[in-house]
Amino acid sequence: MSEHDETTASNATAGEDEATAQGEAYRSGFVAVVGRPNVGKSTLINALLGTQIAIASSRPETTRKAIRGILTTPNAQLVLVDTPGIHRPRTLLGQRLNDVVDESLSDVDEIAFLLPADQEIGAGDRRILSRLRGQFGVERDDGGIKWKVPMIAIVTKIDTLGPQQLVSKLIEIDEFADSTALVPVSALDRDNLDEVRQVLIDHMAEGPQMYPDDQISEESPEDTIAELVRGAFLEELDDELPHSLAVVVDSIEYPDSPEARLGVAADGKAHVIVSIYVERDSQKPIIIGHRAEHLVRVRKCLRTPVNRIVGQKSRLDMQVKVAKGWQSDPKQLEKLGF
Ligand SMILES: Nc1nc2c(ncn2[C@@H]2O[C@H](COP(=O)(O)OP(=O)(O)OP(=O)(O)O)[C@@H](O)[C@H]2O)c(=O)[nH]1
Ligand SMILES: [Mg+2]
Repeated sequence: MSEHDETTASNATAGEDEATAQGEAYRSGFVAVVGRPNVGKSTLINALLGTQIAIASSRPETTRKAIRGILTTPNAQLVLVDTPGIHRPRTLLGQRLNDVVDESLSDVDEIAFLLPADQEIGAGDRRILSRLRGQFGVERDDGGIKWKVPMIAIVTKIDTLGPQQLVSKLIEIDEFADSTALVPVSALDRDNLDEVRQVLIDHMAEGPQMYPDDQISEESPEDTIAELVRGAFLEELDDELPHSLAVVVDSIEYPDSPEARLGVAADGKAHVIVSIYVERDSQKPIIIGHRAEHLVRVRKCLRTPVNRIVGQKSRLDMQVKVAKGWQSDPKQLEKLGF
């Protein structure tokens, strides 16, 4: 691009921004972010929002709830719904996770279908696509597909490929997904995030602002803290155990509450009462750690975020409990919020 072209290009962008700010319609709605486990859904949502609301980790099945992150710009408000990775369920929990995805897709204005650049298109992706087609696609005469809601294919983790490989990958995914639009991104390198944001906004229907400018999540303080605690243990424990964990915030007791007057919270701090459930007795000591080292470290690393969420100095009271085989027990799952 010559120097002259560059000037023209940047002027054009400035002109466009002005037009949008002056009179273009406001856009808003729900975006379901779907894809196989571990493709980078939660990481991308956190990157788009610029703050951590969803937990992300290298383990599949990290996300268990449809966490909603709210992205507000001068012209649009997108509610990004983080979903558990869609997979073939092996436990009742797995089935419930898929149900969460069904629910998120039942009332949605736009779909972001994530496919990772560092893996081949697989059976999982084909299953997800055929489900999206079944629910949102109409066959065109030419054999192609017309989407009833915009379906944006997002190719994640592009930092893992060289330029040449990336081009073939994009062509391959473009042919596979037949989406409304295709956009590559690396959430890790913050590469092309603005484009992702813009493509999602451009395809969103017109609608009013739904949440205040500064609201970034739709979760209750209890649910947000429970997710943070689970995320901290995912970091802290490096084996398969975290999959057996469920975390519930039973209550948040403020210093001026009746319980506090009875002496429960006499230290002036809010007490956040947390239950951590494991599946077997033998897992309890592993969670707690030698001389409670895991509990101590988790409490320490969550002090600041928990204070911020509760709105004052707080203390995490964590108790490790056993809920035998909860992942396959309907009653227990219900109790644990699934
Ligand atoms: N190289 C690279 N790795 C990434 C990128 N985005 C996410 N990851 C990694 O991919 C792994 C999975 O990320 P998550 O965001 O938890 O994936 P997810 O799709 O939400 O996973 P589930 O909730 O289990 O379905 C983590 O180890 C991330 O660090 C990226 O842009 N580049
Ligand atoms: Mg996730």
